[in-house]
Amino acid sequence: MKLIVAIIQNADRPALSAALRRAHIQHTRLNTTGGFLREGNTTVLIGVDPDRVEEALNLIQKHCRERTVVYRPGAGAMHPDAYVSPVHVTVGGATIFVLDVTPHKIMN
Ligand code: 2BA
Repeated sequence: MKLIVAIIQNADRPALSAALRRAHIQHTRLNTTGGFLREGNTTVLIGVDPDRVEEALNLIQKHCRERTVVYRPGAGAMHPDAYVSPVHVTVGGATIFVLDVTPHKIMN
């Protein structure tokens, strides 16, 4: 089995989740935070048979858009009054890792 770990923007979560549900692709959504922007994003865990990886990736590609956000670095601790220019950062469509996994399910 393959595990697709897809980090996406929150704005794309409803459309991607609906598309995965329509395709009967099981998935789990986690609320996560990006280390750079320190803003909320979504990590979607998708466990699929190898022959459905491409289908899942196509759905991610279809529903996750690239966006530009303005990043305002905080004033430095050394110079609290220092003004740091905002920078434009391109985020998404999605950051994806595909892993080989062995699934286990415990049922009592
Ligand atoms: P963030 O870490 O909040 O990063 C948001 C966006 O900021 C990134 O978009 C990238 O365009 C930019 N960025 C990140 N680090 C940077 C740096 N040191 N200097 C300049 N710009 C920087 P994406 O590449 O689309 O990444 C979106 C989110 O995916 C990231 O949010 C992070 O949560 C995750 N991610 C990206 N690459 C990752 C990796 N190698 N491992 C784990 N998570 C990753």
